[in-house]
This record gives sequence, C-alpha cells and structure tokens, in this order.
Amino acid sequence: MALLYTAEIDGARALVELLHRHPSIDLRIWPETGPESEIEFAVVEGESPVDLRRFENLRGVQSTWAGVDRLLDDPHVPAQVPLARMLDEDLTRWMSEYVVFQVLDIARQGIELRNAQSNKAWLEQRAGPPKPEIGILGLGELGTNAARRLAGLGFSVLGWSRNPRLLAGVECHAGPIGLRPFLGRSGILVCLLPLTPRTKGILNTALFADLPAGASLIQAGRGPQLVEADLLHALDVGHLGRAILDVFAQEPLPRGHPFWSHSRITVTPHVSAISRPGMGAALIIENYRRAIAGEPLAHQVDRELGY
Ligand code: NDP
Ligand code: OXD
Repeated sequence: MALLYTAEIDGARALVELLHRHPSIDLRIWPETGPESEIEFAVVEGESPVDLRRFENLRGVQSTWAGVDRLLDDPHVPAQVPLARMLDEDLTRWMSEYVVFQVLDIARQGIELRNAQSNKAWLEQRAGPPKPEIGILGLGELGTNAARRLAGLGFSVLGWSRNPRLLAGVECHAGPIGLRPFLGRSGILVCLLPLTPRTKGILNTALFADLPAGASLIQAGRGPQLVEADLLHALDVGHLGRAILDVFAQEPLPRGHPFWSHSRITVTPHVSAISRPGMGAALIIENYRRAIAGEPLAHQVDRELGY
C-alpha cells in the first residue's frame, strides 16, 4: 500500500519529508509510482497531472486546494473514489484577514481617501461614514470564520447557506427563499461559495438588483460565479459602488481585460488565501489512514452537491 504525491514539490519539501519519514506511509512521488497496483491514496493539486484511473486499488484522493471544482470536472479523478478537500487553519485565517482588510477599506472609504491624496485634496470628515451591514454568501469553514471576525469588530453580519445555520452574532438565512431578505440588507456582499452547478453565474444582474443601492462586492469564491458583463453594467450605472475581485473565470486575468483599469474595481491575483504547498500534513496523514481503513475521509466532498 502506497501514497502517491503528485502536487508541487518546491516549497513542500517539509511536507514531503514528513510523509517520507512517517512509519505507516510508503511514499511515491510522481512520476516514480513503482508497481501501480500498490497505489492506494493520491495527493493532488487543483488538477491531476496523471490519469488516476490507472491505479486500480486507489481508495482515496486528497486535494491540496480548498476548492475542488476542477477536480470534480477532471475525468482523470475516478468518481467512485472518495475525494477530500484541503482545510487548514492558516488558510482560513488568511481568508478572514483578506475579507476584514477589504471590508475595512470599503467601510473607511479607502478609495476616496487615496483619490483625494492623488489630487492633494484634504478630504475632511466630520462624522464617520455609516457602518455597512455585511452579507456573506457561504457559511462554510471560510465564511463562518470571516463572519465571526467581522462581528467581533462590531459589524452587523448576515450569512447565507444552503441549509439553515445557527451562528452566534450572525443573522443566518438559508436557501433560495432566504436569499432576497439577506441581499436587501447586504451593503457589502462577500462571496465565499464553492463553485457548483447552482452557484455558477449566481453573481448576476438579478442578484445585484436585490442589493441596496451603492453596495459593494468582495468576490473570493470562484471566477465563474460572476457574470462579468453584469458586474460592469451594475458599476457603470452606479447601482454598485465597488467590486474587489480575487478570482476570475480566466486566471491569470488577461492583460486586456476591462477589470484591470476600472476605477471602481480592485483586482487581486487569487491571493486571498493561498494554499501553500506543504499545507495540511496532518489532514493528509489522517485521510491516508482513513482510506486504508475504509472509513469516510475527513472533509470528504459530496459529489452530488459539488462541494
Ligand atoms: P465549505 O464547503 O466549508 O462551505 C461552503 C458553504 O457554501 C456552505 O455554507 C454551503 O452551505 C454554502 N453553499 C454551497 N452551495 C450553496 C447553495 N447552492 N446555496 C447556498 N449556499 C450554498 O467551503 P469553504 O468555506 O471551505 O470554501 C468556500 C470556497 O472558497 C471554496 O470552495 C473555494 O472555491 C473558495 N476558496 C477561495 C480561495 C481563494 O484564494 N480565493 C481559497 C480557498 C477557498 P451549507 O452550509 O448549507 O452546506
Ligand atoms: C483554493 C485554494 O481553493 O487556494 O483557491 O485552496
């Protein structure tokens, strides 16, 4: 029984060394697989560099990314083999920091202050700007942590998920019926949804229309959730105030893309929470054990739901 590591090695030396030294793991590093029938577990990045269907005894696959949308669409990852996504406290903390940083920049009028400085204008403010309510699409690992941190800063926070949730200090809404009342109060909308058939294109004109006038969007989920032309329109007619985008349908964002130079759009290059190579050693080791024991994996993806 062996574990095949196919993810990036540079930067993950410590992880690879740890797996190598682990007494119960027989580590193989792609493309040195050894006898293919011995491979029972595979560690992969956003996409698999190898057709995993050739390993007839494969019992589990661990993603080194939190979002598994590409792996779910990858024919090289056999659908009957359990797949687990990455979760890591550093990743969660980075995402929350990003969300807090961008929310504060919007709430404290960062763009207006930077513009004023570039015009050498003294933008005097007698009263602080009103505190917007924050709506978080997706109350999973990332959304929940971000919601808690924002609530801790005194923001009024709403959240939206598929199933009803109870979260202290957060007004929770669920399902299609809960979406409108949630959006109607979301002065800053943060998207932390996984990409699934139901969330593809969810950030569109109809959704924007339900947001309060002047609302802002922080998009850190996955690029195809956003209908790009609809966002440009909503910003250009003034219904939306700002958009901060970390993920895009095409990454890297092409140089000629209108988002780069739009005065109300901030582009960050998929850095809100970085899945650092080498992250999640404990999860990989535990899931390897579970796969061999025939137990469900920790953070196993539900293929029907797509996350
Ligand atoms: P989780 O699987 O823990 O949570 C997903 C949340 O989305 C859950 O609350 C779930 O509802 C909700 N959800 C899913 N589908 C729907 C739907 N149709 N309607 C309403 N709610 C829905 O994911 P994480 O929080 O760990 O991560 C979220 C996403 O963030 C990842 O899938 C990835 O795409 C993205 N990401 C982006 C990164 C970046 O650098 N920009 C880094 C890491 C992740 P319920 O609670 O009811 O299941
Ligand atoms: C992601 C990640 O899913 O970086 O975007 O883990």
